[in-house]
Amino acid sequence: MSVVNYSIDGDIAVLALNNPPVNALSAALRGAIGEGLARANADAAVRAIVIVGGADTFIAGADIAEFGTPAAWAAPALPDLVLMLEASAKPVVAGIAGVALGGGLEVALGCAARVAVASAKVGLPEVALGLLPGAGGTQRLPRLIGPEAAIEMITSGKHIPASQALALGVIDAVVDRAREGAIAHARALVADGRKIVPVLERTDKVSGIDPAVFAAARATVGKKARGRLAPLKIVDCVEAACTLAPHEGLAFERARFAELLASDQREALVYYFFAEREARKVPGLVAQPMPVNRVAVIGSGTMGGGIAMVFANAGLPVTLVDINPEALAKGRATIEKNYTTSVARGSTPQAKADKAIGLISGATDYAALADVDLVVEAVFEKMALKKTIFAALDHATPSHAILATNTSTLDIDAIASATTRPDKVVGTHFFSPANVMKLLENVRGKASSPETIATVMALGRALGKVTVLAGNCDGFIANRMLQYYTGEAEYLLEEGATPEQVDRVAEAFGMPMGPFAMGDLAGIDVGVLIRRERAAAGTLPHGERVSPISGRLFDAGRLGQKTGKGYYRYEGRERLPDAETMAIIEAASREAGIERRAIPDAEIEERLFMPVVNEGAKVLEDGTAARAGDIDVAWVNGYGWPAHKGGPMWWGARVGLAKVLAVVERVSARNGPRWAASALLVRLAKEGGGWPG
Ligand code: HSC
Repeated sequence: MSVVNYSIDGDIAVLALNNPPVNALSAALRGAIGEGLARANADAAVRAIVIVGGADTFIAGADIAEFGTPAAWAAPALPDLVLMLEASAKPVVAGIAGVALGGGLEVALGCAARVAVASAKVGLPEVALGLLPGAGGTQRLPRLIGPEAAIEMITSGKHIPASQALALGVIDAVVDRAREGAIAHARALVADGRKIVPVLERTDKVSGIDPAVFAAARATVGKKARGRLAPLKIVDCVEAACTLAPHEGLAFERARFAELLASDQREALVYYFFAEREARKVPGLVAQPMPVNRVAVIGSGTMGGGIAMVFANAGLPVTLVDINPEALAKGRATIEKNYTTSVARGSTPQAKADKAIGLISGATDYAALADVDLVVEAVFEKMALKKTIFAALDHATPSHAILATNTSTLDIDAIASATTRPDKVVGTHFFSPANVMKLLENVRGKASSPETIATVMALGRALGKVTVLAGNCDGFIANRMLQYYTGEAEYLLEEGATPEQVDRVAEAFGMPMGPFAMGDLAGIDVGVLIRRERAAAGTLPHGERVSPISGRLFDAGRLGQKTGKGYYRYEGRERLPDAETMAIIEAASREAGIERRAIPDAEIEERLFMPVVNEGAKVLEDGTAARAGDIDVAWVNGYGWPAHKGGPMWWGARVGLAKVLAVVERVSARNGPRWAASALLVRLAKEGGGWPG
């Protein structure tokens, strides 16, 4: 079957693209579009040409899998194909349904006109892959919508709806149906008979632009870039569109694109793109997901309320259950306040907020659970309490219902043992705030059935979450590894670093927040109380070096942002170094007999992240994660690991596993047995390869 179906509708040639799943512009598709264009131009009966894609996708862009292979450059290369469309003697109209992204929108920009159905979306998301639009997008888009709007659209990578695209001038009309609308538009252009000025030759939106526009853009874009190379190069290219002749601008863009294509950042981000998609697939799982139409959340605290919002935002009716009527009322009020804030901020339209609030009902009695398909429990982290709740849920819900727990620390199998349906018990670990954070870590218990796993994996997707599957162990994937990051950060304080230095290094690396700023935000009490409970229960890891610093901050009433002081002192939201914290740190060093020293930033970076990689190797080794990519996906979405550094596992392999091992052996082994090098890491470091799979 051809990747382009060529047909004739009266005097219009229609090129219908058919390159599943997403009409990526592979060498074959580019070639076939080029041939269709030539055929239509050679046919005297054809007066105009229309390009249409599928119902969900016009074109998703260049074929990402071709990057780094000769196929990417096979003639016609994408930039040349766009020039061919623009040079067509007969006008070409793009009829967009679904998404026109990246190279897909660039193809449309090479056409004489673009029409789209109301549900279509267009965008230039290359920035998310560490790239810039390299087929003329940075040169043509500003000529249609002006440099400022173009910079915003290309540096954000946003997919914008057809109505906004029309208002901006990206498309020419919104139509009922892509094919028919494009054909009608093409006929109208022919009938009108006026010469169509190709987008690349238009000048009105790019002439006489004040250079201050670009200086301002560099300042804002540079601040948000957090070490990414592409955003500032995009500004350079849009400026070139306003200052250079069209073909010089294209050459400028092409050179910047080539630089990015060759960069580590692009490689990491393309790796990450595929890892995120791979994470949805559970090796060996063949079961079909069960339909989930009615859900309930148990516990109306911050987590429970946030999870209820996630369901409602996805259009699922949800019952928020709390046996305490006052807590329920408070939880519902918080949810409404959250929606009011996002409406005021402009991030949620009023109608959407109203609809979501309308989908959330409240109940104080488990009788409300009689017709649910799935329940998520989100109460306090106490095993006895969870077991009582699960036993009650087992009675109150229909026998087909899945019982999920949002625990971040407790044993799923122990919770499942309180029910008569352990096959339907599973972990759904949302990150806080649940309605904001992208990650959903599903946790497989030893008895969770394939259907249960398939259902929560599909649910994650339906909820718009990035979903990974973890095995059942202390901390699952993400939190289990995080302990080594926050733990080593405290040891560094004892040895001579300051919270500011450690956070500065972590943030320069690309983390949105250093470990101490993060601790202050989450609340120092959280970790300290869990640790003390475990110490009392005798379940702390054996032989662990214990830093007293966070415990002493807690005892001094320094709980973090919520008390105005923690590792830092806060003035408003500004964090400032604090003498009391330093006195606590220095006392800890003295008591441990450690002579404080100046620790180089490079050492801090290694020690913050390499023990994390080591634990990641253990997570792989014991099957808690199926693939290194799943771990990376969890860290990028759970803790904001910079995706342009792939994820901890990708980064570790890039830095070199032998080097990671050397650091782990030198500095972490002394912290306790669980910090010792992973056998897998030892083996791979010796073999000199990357992670398996
Ligand atoms: C680009 O266009 C560069 C150009 O500006 C310049 C090029 C110049 C070249 C010069 C010479 C070098 N390619 O996400 P889904 C696969 S950069 C290949 O699960 P959804 C995906 O892996 C590109 N494969 O579906 C998955 O495969 P699996 C800019 C692609 O409905 C399957 O399709 N464009 C692909 O949730 C389904 O995908 C973008 O960044 C691609 N471009 O979302 C858009 N896109 O089934 C990237 C998807 O085997 N794509 N696949 O796992 C997306 O954002 C989403 O996939 C969609 C669909 C919104 C299209």
